Amino acid sequence: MRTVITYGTFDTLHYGHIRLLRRAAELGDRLIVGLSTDEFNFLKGKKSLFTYEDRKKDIEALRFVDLVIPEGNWEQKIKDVQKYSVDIFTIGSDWEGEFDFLNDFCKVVYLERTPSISST
Ligand code: C2G
Repeated sequence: MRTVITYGTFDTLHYGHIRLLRRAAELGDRLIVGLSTDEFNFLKGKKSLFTYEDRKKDIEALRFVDLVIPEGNWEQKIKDVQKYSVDIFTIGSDWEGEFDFLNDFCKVVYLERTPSISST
């Protein structure tokens, strides 16, 4: 069982997010999504239109998402990787290099970001 994890706000879910999540799911057998809480969004300087609960429902509706967990801070990724025996961490290429420290714990894959759309 190869477990993949990714993180994000996924506000006003759009095809850029869905394409990222679909490709993330294709990297393994189980996809976990660390969904930024409203409080963490504030820390990220992001205002999301939809609440954590609403964004969680949208993400959980995607057939290829197996589990949604809250992302409340920048520091939880290593613990999450260990807790869920994650094999692959993946995220969009706009984060290229930012999470290379996770290479000590799992494979790190940056997926091409979809151009010309963003929630803002
Ligand atoms: N994304 C994408 N194409 C877009 C927009 C977003 O591929 N047009 C990807 C991003 O690269 C990210 C994911 O979709 O992998 C979620 O994007 P955001 O909701 O903007 O997440 P972000 O604020 O980047 O949060 O700890 C990591 C952070 O929580 C990431």
